[in-house]
Amino acid sequence: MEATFGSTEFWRNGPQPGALYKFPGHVNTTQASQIGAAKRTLAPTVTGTSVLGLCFDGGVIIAADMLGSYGALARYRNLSRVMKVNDSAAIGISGDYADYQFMKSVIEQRVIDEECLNDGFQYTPKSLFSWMTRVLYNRRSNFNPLWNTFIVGGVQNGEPFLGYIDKIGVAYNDPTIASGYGAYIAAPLLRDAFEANPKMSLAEAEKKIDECMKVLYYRDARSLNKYEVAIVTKDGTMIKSPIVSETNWEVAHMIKHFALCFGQALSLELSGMATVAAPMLLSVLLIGAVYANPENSQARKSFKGYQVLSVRAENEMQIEYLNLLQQGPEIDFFQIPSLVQRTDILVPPTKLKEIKKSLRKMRMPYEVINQDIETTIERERQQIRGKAANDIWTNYLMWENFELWLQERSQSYSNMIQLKSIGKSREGKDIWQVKVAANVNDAKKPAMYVECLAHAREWITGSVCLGSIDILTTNYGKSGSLGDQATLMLNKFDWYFIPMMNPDGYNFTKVNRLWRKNRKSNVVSSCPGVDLNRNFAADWGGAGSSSNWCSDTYRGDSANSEPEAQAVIAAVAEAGDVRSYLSIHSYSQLLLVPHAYAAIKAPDYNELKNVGDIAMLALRQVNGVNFQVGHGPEILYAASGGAFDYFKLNGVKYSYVYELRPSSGSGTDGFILPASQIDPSIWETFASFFSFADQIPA
Ligand code: 0X9
Ligand code: ZN
Repeated sequence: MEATFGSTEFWRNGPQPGALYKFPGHVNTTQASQIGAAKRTLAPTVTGTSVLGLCFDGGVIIAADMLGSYGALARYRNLSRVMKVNDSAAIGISGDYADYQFMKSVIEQRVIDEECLNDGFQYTPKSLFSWMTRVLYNRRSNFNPLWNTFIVGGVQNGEPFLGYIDKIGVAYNDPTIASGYGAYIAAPLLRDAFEANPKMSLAEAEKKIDECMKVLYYRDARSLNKYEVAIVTKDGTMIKSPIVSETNWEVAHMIKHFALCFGQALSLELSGMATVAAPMLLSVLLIGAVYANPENSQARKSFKGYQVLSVRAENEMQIEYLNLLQQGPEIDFFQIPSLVQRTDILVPPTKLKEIKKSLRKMRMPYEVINQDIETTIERERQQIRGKAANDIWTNYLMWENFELWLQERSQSYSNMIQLKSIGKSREGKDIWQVKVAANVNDAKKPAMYVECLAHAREWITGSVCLGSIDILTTNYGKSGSLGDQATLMLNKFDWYFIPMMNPDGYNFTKVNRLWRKNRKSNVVSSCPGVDLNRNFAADWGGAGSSSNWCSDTYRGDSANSEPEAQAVIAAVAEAGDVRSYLSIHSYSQLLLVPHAYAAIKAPDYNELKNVGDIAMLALRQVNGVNFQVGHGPEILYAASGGAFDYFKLNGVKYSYVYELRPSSGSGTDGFILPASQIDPSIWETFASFFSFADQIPA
């Protein structure tokens, strides 16, 4: 045939046209070299993905999963990509498997040769590394690279060693190394772990490696959750194989949902928010001023058909699922997902079916604790409609009337109250501070701080601040037990209330009853607001806070970035000797003892817990309502950037967060506490303020 067609080849490795296929073993007189075939790895065929390496105290660990991918096909599921070289060295490889097999046989032969010499020397990890860098660079220089990345590790002179060499001979050594896709997503995890704990134990290193292998398995489409590790210590080299990471894909069906709800919600927000007109400042600040009707011409957001589903997460997987769900801005979480508390979730009617179905799939039984939150909001409007606009005991005062009440009260008790604007909000509203003292002209006493309405929707907290100001001013110096309490409280301390820390957000709750954050305009203009209780410089950016503008726990651009936070920080500094900072929130019936930002308890935690227990006993004695006292991350969830943690870190000893009525998941209405509960809430909370005043040394 060659004579017919000349020497021109039609294709390689197959029969010539008209010729028969030649089976393996057939001796062909035409050698590959004769037809110009030089086989080089110019594109890898069967490949392995990332390799991870980590130094620990006294050794190294190298890990690689057991998948051999044939192109995109997960074809071989039992390939070994870590290799024991000798008792002090091991390697792991990424890239072309055939090239690795070639290199492996060369190394094995050299090790055998070494052993035959029997002179007591063997490859050290550094000499192996050095030799391999030459081999790979040399192959690359001959345009015949070995298509691999090698990670060489071992122990030399008692010190762990890890080195990296790629297919063109680029080499370096470092205590943490990741190749392939792992260089992007596992390397930072390994580096963080090593920097935090350079003397980690083998067990800690194995745990970290397992975590990283899991992340790679979830994120890298060419990976398997079955892997091997080579561990080298002074005692020798060991291969552990196979290790199977426990993984769970049950959330996979959420991915579609996530994209869907995020996109839709963004556009919904966009159309809804555009119609909001900022209500105007009141102009008259005189006694007897007419209380405004807060129901201005606002386009109120309707929550028709929105249900509140209460769930209890029982494992990390369910928490992960809830975290994913929380990313959609239309899904409003009333609590951050936690293993220790129920999570109440507000779901719009359009998402109900889908979310209930996925909750069932996640095996999370849900309870519908509110069938239609709009009905609840409407009921609240009925409850307060027609109530006197200055009646803080039966009515929730909207922003204008709230300010008016403060003005009036400060004027009629000018000897006991100093009303001061400690700064302006994002929208330019005053942030008021009410100092209540036995006599404002007296010398300063140690200070007690009470902050309310950092979260706009937690209306009851504003009532508690106003109610306490009312009780203190009207009972100071009077006889009877209430008189005695107010007198003790004011003789011992000056009381500073910040009754409405977030005036912009609070005012916005007229439009959106469930608004939480301030009203900072963000880059995504349809998602304004910063969560003020995530903005403070207390592990800012840490647990329980989000960098997503659309999230209800958006922490802001930087620590203390928000004017509301800055104002409070400056005011507390000015007050001087501050003994206590009580940050009043709702809801869940809790008293939280610092710190919240991590699973770290304040050094004097036990003392604070005891004082808190006694205060909550006093609270319970009023109406029999039970408040649980404890460490935030243990009884609720971890949350960084909180005001109370900030002040605790800055020297305010008795720093607490209240979560007022109702309890979570109790079938009540969460933030929409019936107006009939304003009065009892004020009395019981005040009783606990007295207890704090009584217990805390002046
Ligand atoms: O998340 C918050 O900021 C507070 N709860 S709220 O429902 N009112 O939003 C709790 C802050 C303190 N958190 C912990 N101690 N975990
Ligand atoms: Zn709150």
